[in-house]
Amino acid sequence: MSRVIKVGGAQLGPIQRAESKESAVARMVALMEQAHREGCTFVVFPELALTTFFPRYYVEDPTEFAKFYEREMPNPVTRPLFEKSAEYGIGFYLGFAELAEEDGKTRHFNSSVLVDQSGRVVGKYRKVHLPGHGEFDPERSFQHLEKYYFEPGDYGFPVWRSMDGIFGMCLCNDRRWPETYRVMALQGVEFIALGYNTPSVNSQRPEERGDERIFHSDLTVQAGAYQNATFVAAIAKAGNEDGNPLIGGSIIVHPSGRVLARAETEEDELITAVCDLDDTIFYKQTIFDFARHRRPEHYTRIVEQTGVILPD
Ligand code: ING
Repeated sequence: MSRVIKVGGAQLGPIQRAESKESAVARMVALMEQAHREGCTFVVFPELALTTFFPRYYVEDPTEFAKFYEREMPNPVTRPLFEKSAEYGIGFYLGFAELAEEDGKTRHFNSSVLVDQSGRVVGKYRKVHLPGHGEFDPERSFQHLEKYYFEPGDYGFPVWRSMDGIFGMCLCNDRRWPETYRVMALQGVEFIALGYNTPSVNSQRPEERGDERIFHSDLTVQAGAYQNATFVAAIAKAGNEDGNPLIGGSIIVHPSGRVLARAETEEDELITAVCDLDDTIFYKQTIFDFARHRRPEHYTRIVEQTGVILPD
């Protein structure tokens, strides 16, 4: 038996601050149409795919940036994407800034949705690992204020049975933390979709070369896929946003850790890979048969400690 899905990684080039959400959606619809022509049944878009990466800017009053958030998903701006999904029978992952009114409070998250091949929202994820800093930092060559504009996600790392497999999601910095993949793998995940917006330069280490960022992105995604016997699609918003460069390097990775497809540009670019979800079974039943091999009695520090406790 095989459970083949042809996956499209819909990398986006830059979204300038002045660009409208409608324009970004039109670009994503065009990529979904190309994915349809190429026989894809699932498409992964980037993190914060509707707007420029606004956490690079500091504003005194964060409500000034309310225009960058979505109150519901789908909504009139994104509906064309959901309509194409249902028309073509293509599921998708979409990253966006979420504004939620919950328990009488206004909350802000860096979120993503998983949409099935009927265009229905199957699940939502809220980014757990927020990188950067929570207030203006004059020492940095540019700001990375995700801790200022978002709060940590409160859903954990759920997975969903959909499209004949077990799917999970995460976002950008989450891919650098092995716990992200492992919590989903302990639920049987077979395909993890993630989008990212990763600056090409290090605001705290100017001498760091651009290819170092691509190397670390590949390293974390390939390791996450292999060590957890799952496919991972890691898809960028790339290129130069108002003078701020973001890496490309979108990849689709097999549970063996091998890269099946890689973007070559920093523009709107569709990469594709034929993924047989049954390819995860061998790894889950042998080298990464968690029930047979893991020894959680020795892992307690991982959940009991946040930071490092040095030896005497
Ligand atoms: N961006 C970056 C990322 O994790 C970053 C921030 C880059 C942190 C490099 C550490 C090193 O890819 C987002 N949006 O998380």
